[in-house]
Amino acid sequence: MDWFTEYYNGCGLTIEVVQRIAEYRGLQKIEVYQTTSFGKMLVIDGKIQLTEFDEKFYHEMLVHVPMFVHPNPKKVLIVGGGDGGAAREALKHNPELVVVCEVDRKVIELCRRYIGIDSGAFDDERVMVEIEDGKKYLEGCEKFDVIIVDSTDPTAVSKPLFDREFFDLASQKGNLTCCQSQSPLIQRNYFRTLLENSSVFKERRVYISYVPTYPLGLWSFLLGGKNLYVEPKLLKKRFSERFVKNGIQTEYYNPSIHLASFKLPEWLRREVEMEIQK
Ligand code: AG3
Repeated sequence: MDWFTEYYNGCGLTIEVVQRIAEYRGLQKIEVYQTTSFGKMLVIDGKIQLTEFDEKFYHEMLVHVPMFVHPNPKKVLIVGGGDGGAAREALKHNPELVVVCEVDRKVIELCRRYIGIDSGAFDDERVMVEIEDGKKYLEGCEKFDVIIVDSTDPTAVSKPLFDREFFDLASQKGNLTCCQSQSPLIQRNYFRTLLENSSVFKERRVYISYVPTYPLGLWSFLLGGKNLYVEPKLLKKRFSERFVKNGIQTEYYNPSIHLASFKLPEWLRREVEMEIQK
Protein backbone atom coordinates (compact mmCIF):
# COMPACT_ATOMS: atom_id res chain seq x y z
CA MET A 1 0.00 0.00 0.00
CA ASP A 2 1.06 3.49 -0.69
CA TRP A 3 -0.33 6.97 -0.23
CA PHE A 4 -1.12 9.71 -2.71
CA THR A 5 -1.34 13.28 -1.44
CA GLU A 6 -2.64 16.31 -3.28
CA TYR A 7 -1.27 19.45 -1.65
CA TYR A 8 -2.92 22.84 -1.84
CA ASN A 9 -2.25 26.11 -0.04
CA GLY A 10 -0.94 24.71 3.22
CA CYS A 11 -2.97 21.53 3.48
CA GLY A 12 -3.61 18.36 1.56
CA LEU A 13 -5.74 15.31 1.04
CA THR A 14 -4.13 11.89 1.38
CA ILE A 15 -5.70 8.83 -0.18
CA GLU A 16 -4.48 5.27 0.19
CA VAL A 17 -3.64 3.70 -3.16
CA VAL A 18 -3.19 0.06 -4.10
CA GLN A 19 -1.19 0.79 -7.22
CA ARG A 20 -0.60 3.21 -10.04
CA ILE A 21 -2.27 1.72 -13.10
CA ALA A 22 -1.04 4.20 -15.70
CA GLU A 23 1.22 7.17 -16.10
CA TYR A 24 1.78 9.35 -19.16
CA ARG A 25 3.81 12.50 -19.56
CA GLY A 26 2.88 14.63 -22.54
CA LEU A 27 0.92 17.86 -22.68
CA GLN A 28 0.04 17.09 -19.04
CA LYS A 29 1.15 14.48 -16.53
CA ILE A 30 -1.73 12.02 -16.37
CA GLU A 31 -1.93 9.30 -13.74
CA VAL A 32 -4.54 6.66 -12.99
CA TYR A 33 -4.57 4.96 -9.59
CA GLN A 34 -6.45 2.14 -8.00
CA THR A 35 -7.31 3.43 -4.53
CA THR A 36 -8.24 1.37 -1.50
CA SER A 37 -11.64 2.92 -0.84
CA PHE A 38 -12.47 5.39 -3.61
CA GLY A 39 -12.23 3.14 -6.67
CA LYS A 40 -10.16 4.36 -9.61
CA MET A 41 -8.74 7.87 -9.45
CA LEU A 42 -7.61 10.24 -12.20
CA VAL A 43 -4.84 12.71 -11.37
CA ILE A 44 -3.61 15.40 -13.77
CA ASP A 45 -0.50 17.42 -12.96
CA GLY A 46 -0.72 16.25 -9.35
CA LYS A 47 -4.36 17.32 -8.91
CA ILE A 48 -7.20 14.87 -8.29
CA GLN A 49 -9.69 15.13 -11.15
CA LEU A 50 -12.06 12.38 -10.14
CA THR A 51 -12.55 9.25 -8.12
CA GLU A 52 -15.20 6.68 -8.91
CA PHE A 53 -16.48 7.18 -5.38
CA ASP A 54 -17.65 10.78 -5.74
CA GLU A 55 -17.41 11.77 -9.42
CA LYS A 56 -21.21 11.80 -9.71
CA PHE A 57 -21.50 14.44 -7.01
CA TYR A 58 -19.49 16.67 -9.33
CA HIS A 59 -20.60 15.63 -12.81
CA GLU A 60 -24.32 15.58 -12.01
CA MET A 61 -24.19 19.07 -10.53
CA LEU A 62 -21.99 20.43 -13.31
CA VAL A 63 -24.30 19.10 -16.02
CA HIS A 64 -27.86 18.79 -14.71
CA VAL A 65 -28.10 22.28 -13.24
CA PRO A 66 -27.53 24.06 -16.59
CA MET A 67 -29.36 21.37 -18.56
CA PHE A 68 -32.50 21.69 -16.43
CA VAL A 69 -32.29 25.48 -16.51
CA HIS A 70 -32.52 25.24 -20.29
CA PRO A 71 -36.05 24.45 -21.52
CA ASN A 72 -34.90 22.19 -24.36
CA PRO A 73 -31.15 21.60 -24.67
CA LYS A 74 -30.44 19.89 -27.98
CA LYS A 75 -26.86 20.97 -28.72
CA VAL A 76 -24.33 20.69 -25.97
CA LEU A 77 -20.65 21.57 -25.94
CA ILE A 78 -18.36 20.23 -23.25
CA VAL A 79 -15.01 21.96 -23.05
CA GLY A 80 -12.53 19.60 -21.38
CA GLY A 81 -14.28 16.61 -19.87
CA GLY A 82 -12.01 14.02 -21.50
CA ASP A 83 -12.99 11.42 -18.91
CA GLY A 84 -16.49 11.35 -20.43
CA GLY A 85 -18.38 11.81 -17.15
CA ALA A 86 -20.00 15.08 -18.24
CA ALA A 87 -20.92 13.65 -21.67
CA ARG A 88 -22.50 10.62 -19.97
CA GLU A 89 -24.72 12.92 -17.89
CA ALA A 90 -25.58 15.24 -20.80
CA LEU A 91 -26.87 12.27 -22.85
CA LYS A 92 -29.52 11.64 -20.21
CA HIS A 93 -31.33 14.77 -21.47
CA ASN A 94 -31.72 13.21 -24.89
CA PRO A 95 -29.82 15.87 -26.87
CA GLU A 96 -29.13 15.70 -30.61
CA LEU A 97 -25.45 16.51 -30.31
CA VAL A 98 -22.81 16.50 -27.60
CA VAL A 99 -19.39 17.81 -28.64
CA VAL A 100 -16.53 17.01 -26.29
CA CYS A 101 -13.72 19.45 -27.03
CA GLU A 102 -10.70 18.11 -25.21
CA VAL A 103 -7.23 19.55 -25.75
CA ASP A 104 -5.35 16.45 -24.62
CA ARG A 105 -6.24 13.28 -26.52
CA LYS A 106 -4.34 11.17 -23.98
CA VAL A 107 -6.88 12.02 -21.27
CA ILE A 108 -9.64 10.44 -23.35
CA GLU A 109 -7.51 7.45 -24.27
CA LEU A 110 -6.39 6.64 -20.74
CA CYS A 111 -9.79 7.28 -19.16
CA ARG A 112 -11.58 5.05 -21.66
CA ARG A 113 -9.05 2.31 -21.21
CA TYR A 114 -8.51 2.38 -17.46
CA ILE A 115 -11.50 4.13 -15.84
CA GLY A 116 -14.56 3.88 -18.09
CA ILE A 117 -16.84 6.40 -16.40
CA ASP A 118 -18.03 7.53 -19.83
CA SER A 119 -20.25 4.40 -19.67
CA GLY A 120 -20.27 4.14 -23.44
CA ALA A 121 -20.79 7.87 -24.10
CA PHE A 122 -17.81 7.96 -26.48
CA ASP A 123 -19.42 5.20 -28.55
CA ASP A 124 -22.73 7.05 -28.77
CA GLU A 125 -23.38 8.39 -32.27
CA ARG A 126 -24.56 11.75 -30.89
CA VAL A 127 -21.19 12.35 -29.26
CA MET A 128 -18.46 14.02 -31.31
CA VAL A 129 -14.92 14.40 -30.06
CA GLU A 130 -12.79 17.37 -31.11
CA ILE A 131 -9.16 17.37 -30.05
CA GLU A 132 -8.60 21.07 -29.88
CA ASP A 133 -8.02 24.04 -27.65
CA GLY A 134 -11.39 25.20 -26.28
CA LYS A 135 -10.93 28.80 -27.30
CA LYS A 136 -9.96 27.97 -30.86
CA TYR A 137 -12.91 25.65 -31.19
CA LEU A 138 -15.32 28.32 -29.93
CA GLU A 139 -14.01 30.81 -32.46
CA GLY A 140 -15.07 28.64 -35.37
CA CYS A 141 -18.08 26.68 -34.12
CA GLU A 142 -21.84 26.94 -34.55
CA LYS A 143 -24.08 27.96 -31.68
CA PHE A 144 -24.86 25.65 -28.78
CA ASP A 145 -27.76 25.58 -26.34
CA VAL A 146 -25.53 24.77 -23.41
CA ILE A 147 -21.76 25.08 -22.98
CA ILE A 148 -20.24 23.20 -20.06
CA VAL A 149 -16.66 23.87 -19.01
CA ASP A 150 -15.17 20.85 -17.26
CA SER A 151 -11.59 22.00 -16.90
CA THR A 152 -8.62 21.36 -14.68
CA ASP A 153 -7.39 24.10 -12.33
CA PRO A 154 -6.37 27.30 -14.17
CA THR A 155 -2.70 26.45 -14.39
CA ALA A 156 -0.85 25.76 -17.64
CA VAL A 157 -3.25 24.06 -20.07
CA SER A 158 -6.57 25.34 -18.69
CA LYS A 159 -5.51 28.91 -17.97
CA PRO A 160 -7.06 30.36 -21.15
CA LEU A 161 -10.45 28.88 -20.18
CA PHE A 162 -10.66 31.35 -17.31
CA ASP A 163 -9.94 34.59 -19.19
CA ARG A 164 -12.18 37.34 -20.55
CA GLU A 165 -11.71 36.37 -24.14
CA PHE A 166 -12.97 32.87 -23.41
CA PHE A 167 -16.12 34.07 -21.63
CA ASP A 168 -16.73 36.56 -24.41
CA LEU A 169 -16.70 33.74 -26.94
CA ALA A 170 -18.80 31.45 -24.74
CA SER A 171 -21.43 34.16 -24.27
CA GLN A 172 -21.68 34.52 -28.07
CA LYS A 173 -21.73 30.83 -28.89
CA GLY A 174 -23.84 29.49 -26.05
CA ASN A 175 -27.31 30.24 -24.80
CA LEU A 176 -26.19 29.14 -21.38
CA THR A 177 -22.70 28.51 -20.03
CA CYS A 178 -21.74 26.62 -16.91
CA CYS A 179 -18.16 26.38 -15.62
CA GLN A 180 -16.66 24.55 -12.72
CA SER A 181 -15.28 27.44 -10.66
CA GLN A 182 -12.93 25.80 -8.14
CA SER A 183 -12.91 25.95 -4.36
CA PRO A 184 -14.14 29.39 -3.30
CA LEU A 185 -12.58 28.72 0.11
CA ILE A 186 -9.04 27.49 -0.44
CA GLN A 187 -8.61 28.65 -4.04
CA ARG A 188 -10.11 32.09 -3.63
CA ASN A 189 -7.76 33.65 -6.15
CA TYR A 190 -8.93 31.25 -8.90
CA PHE A 191 -12.55 31.80 -7.97
CA ARG A 192 -12.19 35.59 -7.94
CA THR A 193 -10.41 35.67 -11.26
CA LEU A 194 -13.19 33.68 -12.82
CA LEU A 195 -15.83 35.98 -11.36
CA GLU A 196 -13.98 39.08 -12.48
CA ASN A 197 -13.44 37.80 -15.98
CA SER A 198 -16.94 36.52 -16.65
CA SER A 199 -18.80 39.83 -16.35
CA VAL A 200 -19.80 39.66 -20.03
CA PHE A 201 -22.78 37.38 -19.23
CA LYS A 202 -26.15 39.14 -18.88
CA GLU A 203 -26.85 37.26 -15.66
CA ARG A 204 -24.60 35.16 -13.48
CA ARG A 205 -25.33 32.86 -10.58
CA VAL A 206 -22.98 30.84 -8.41
CA TYR A 207 -23.91 27.50 -6.88
CA ILE A 208 -22.08 24.97 -4.74
CA SER A 209 -21.76 21.26 -4.28
CA TYR A 210 -19.97 18.84 -2.01
CA VAL A 211 -17.15 16.90 -3.67
CA PRO A 212 -15.17 15.14 -0.92
CA THR A 213 -12.00 14.52 -2.95
CA TYR A 214 -11.59 18.11 -4.20
CA PRO A 215 -9.73 20.70 -2.09
CA LEU A 216 -11.63 20.98 1.21
CA GLY A 217 -14.74 19.43 -0.33
CA LEU A 218 -16.70 22.60 -1.06
CA TRP A 219 -16.88 23.15 -4.81
CA SER A 220 -18.39 25.97 -6.85
CA PHE A 221 -19.90 26.44 -10.29
CA LEU A 222 -20.78 29.53 -12.29
CA LEU A 223 -23.84 29.77 -14.52
CA GLY A 224 -23.89 32.52 -17.10
CA GLY A 225 -26.62 33.56 -19.55
CA LYS A 226 -30.24 34.64 -19.26
CA ASN A 227 -33.24 33.43 -17.22
CA LEU A 228 -31.08 31.44 -14.86
CA TYR A 229 -33.70 31.04 -12.18
CA VAL A 230 -36.30 28.33 -12.73
CA GLU A 231 -39.42 28.20 -10.53
CA PRO A 232 -39.58 25.07 -8.34
CA LYS A 233 -42.76 23.87 -10.03
CA LEU A 234 -41.31 24.13 -13.51
CA LEU A 235 -38.05 22.53 -12.42
CA LYS A 236 -39.89 19.56 -10.94
CA LYS A 237 -41.91 19.23 -14.14
CA ARG A 238 -38.76 19.15 -16.28
CA PHE A 239 -37.13 16.64 -13.96
CA SER A 240 -40.16 14.41 -14.00
CA GLU A 241 -40.57 14.57 -17.80
CA ARG A 242 -36.93 14.02 -18.69
CA PHE A 243 -35.79 11.72 -15.89
CA VAL A 244 -38.48 10.19 -13.68
CA LYS A 245 -40.71 9.17 -16.58
CA ASN A 246 -37.75 7.61 -18.38
CA GLY A 247 -36.56 5.75 -15.30
CA ILE A 248 -33.36 7.81 -15.09
CA GLN A 249 -32.02 7.86 -11.56
CA THR A 250 -29.50 10.27 -10.11
CA GLU A 251 -27.17 9.86 -7.19
CA TYR A 252 -26.81 13.49 -6.10
CA TYR A 253 -28.92 15.85 -8.21
CA ASN A 254 -32.60 16.46 -7.63
CA PRO A 255 -34.75 19.59 -8.02
CA SER A 256 -34.52 20.44 -4.31
CA ILE A 257 -30.75 20.33 -4.27
CA HIS A 258 -30.69 22.30 -7.51
CA LEU A 259 -32.55 25.14 -5.80
CA ALA A 260 -30.69 24.78 -2.51
CA SER A 261 -27.27 24.83 -4.14
CA PHE A 262 -27.73 28.53 -5.00
CA LYS A 263 -28.12 29.41 -1.32
CA LEU A 264 -24.67 30.53 -0.28
CA PRO A 265 -23.12 30.92 3.16
CA GLU A 266 -22.79 34.55 4.11
CA TRP A 267 -19.04 34.93 3.41
CA LEU A 268 -19.50 33.56 -0.08
CA ARG A 269 -22.74 35.39 -0.80
CA ARG A 270 -21.00 38.66 0.04
CA GLU A 271 -18.03 37.85 -2.14
CA VAL A 272 -20.22 36.90 -5.10
CA GLU A 273 -22.55 39.85 -4.80
CA MET A 274 -19.72 42.32 -4.52
CA GLU A 275 -18.46 41.15 -7.86
CA ILE A 276 -21.75 40.55 -9.62
CA GLN A 277 -23.40 43.84 -8.67
CA LYS A 278 -20.47 45.96 -9.79
N1 AG3 B 1 -12.46 19.12 -13.21
C1 AG3 B 1 -12.39 19.89 -12.01
C2 AG3 B 1 -11.42 19.32 -11.08
C3 AG3 B 1 -10.53 20.26 -10.43
C4 AG3 B 1 -9.95 19.61 -9.25
N2 AG3 B 1 -8.91 20.38 -8.70
C5 AG3 B 1 -8.05 19.92 -7.80
N3 AG3 B 1 -8.15 18.70 -7.37
N4 AG3 B 1 -7.13 20.73 -7.36
C6 AG3 B 1 -12.72 17.76 -13.07
C7 AG3 B 1 -12.58 17.00 -14.28
C8 AG3 B 1 -13.40 15.78 -14.17
N5 AG3 B 1 -14.28 15.69 -15.24
